[in-house]
Amino acid sequence: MRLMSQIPQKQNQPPNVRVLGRRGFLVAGTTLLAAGTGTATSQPTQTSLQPPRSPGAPMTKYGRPSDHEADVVRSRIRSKTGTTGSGASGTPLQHLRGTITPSGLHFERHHSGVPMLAPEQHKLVIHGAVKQPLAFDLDKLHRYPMTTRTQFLECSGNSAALLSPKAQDWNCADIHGLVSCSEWTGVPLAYLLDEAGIDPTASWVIAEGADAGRMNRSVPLSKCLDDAIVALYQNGERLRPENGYPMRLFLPGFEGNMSIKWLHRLELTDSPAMSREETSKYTDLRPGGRAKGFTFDMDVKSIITSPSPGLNLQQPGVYQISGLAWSGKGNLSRVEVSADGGKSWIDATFDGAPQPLALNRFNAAWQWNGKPALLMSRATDSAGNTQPTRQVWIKQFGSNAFYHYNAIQAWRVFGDGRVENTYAT
Ligand SMILES: Nc1nc2c(c(=O)[nH]1)N[C@H]1C(S)=C(S)[C@@H](COP(=O)(O)O)O[C@H]1N2
Ligand SMILES: [Mo]
Repeated sequence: MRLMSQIPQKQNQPPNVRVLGRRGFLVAGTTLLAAGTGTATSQPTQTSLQPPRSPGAPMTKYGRPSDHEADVVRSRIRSKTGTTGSGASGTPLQHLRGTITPSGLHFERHHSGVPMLAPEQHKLVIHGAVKQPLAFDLDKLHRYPMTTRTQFLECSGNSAALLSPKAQDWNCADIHGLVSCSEWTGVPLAYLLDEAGIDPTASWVIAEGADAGRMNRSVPLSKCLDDAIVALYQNGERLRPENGYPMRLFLPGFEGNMSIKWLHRLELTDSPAMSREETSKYTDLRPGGRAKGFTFDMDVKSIITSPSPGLNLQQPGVYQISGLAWSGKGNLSRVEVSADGGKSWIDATFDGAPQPLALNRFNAAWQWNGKPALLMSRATDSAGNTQPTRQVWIKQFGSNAFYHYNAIQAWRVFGDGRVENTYAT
């Protein structure tokens, strides 16, 4: 197989490792299609479609996906034994294109289930080291200016399955589904804190949710005054219950755990709470037994969503390698793709200009010759961080580590077109 580049490939490159760029795809695609080995195998001589002549279904109050898309659902829904609500579910990344996660497919991570909160009774209280404590109901919040941004949310436990000693036979959503991207709309937290009047002693804000466990995290005041929002809308409609209805804290680029859902309390303090979620959990255990706490922004990362397990290749020919890349440390500068397990790389093309703190779609055309291949992607962000190999990551952080895994991942393509999760580098 070949990865096709926008720049002419060196002729001495082995023929089975080339990726085709967009231009290469067009050129090679035309030739190959004509030869009958491209993306289509036969040209229908007449249409077999018979559009119905009778009127179709009526209008609906709230639309939903086609019945034919019934398999596109959240993956690996799992709860802690003995509970219903403490667990997670993943976004079916391999079935989506573009960059927005439909709200009903946003991944979920709940520590004590989804509380059903009545919006008219819900209040956000700001207290502690402030001049005057304030309470905000939804009506009051709607009188403030709001801001809208498309940004990702990733659980820092995402992709941790790749730390298991043996590569699991899992699909893209099972491994990487704890990341999603939405258009979030809400009130900049800075406005609300400013109104409460920040006491000079304050340097942290302890955010607490109204779920049964009252999950809480300490957030640096600087982040709250920078780009934190109290989010009320997700993709244009009110937040879904599972994503924090009626309001959540949203901290762009930070580990998902800190974006407290069902937000009902913000306490300004001079020190962090050292809560369960920032001591026993969501800390990074290092080889020597010491743990690193307060890792805020998520690292640079990329994943190939197609081809991927379950989306097996039907016959040799031209395919699009398509994936998502993001960084919590700024924007992306580059995504490279390899079809030979990292021996050679080629730049993928972004779908439009990369957006900071968002999921970005990348593509590279690839001509598969029917032989085994190893597909990998490697992202670099605007701060100069590049994804390490798995071996380098484990060497650096040790085998006790679990959170914040961002190494390069590989999909193995077999001669019969099957795609499987594997460890390559
Ligand atoms: N109140 C509250 N906030 C919470 C959680 C929770 O269990 N309770 N889970 C956190 C974790 S670990 C993550 S990764 C994100 C997940 O957000 P989502 O369910 O909207 O995807 O919410 C965070 N905020
Ligand atoms: Mo999380």
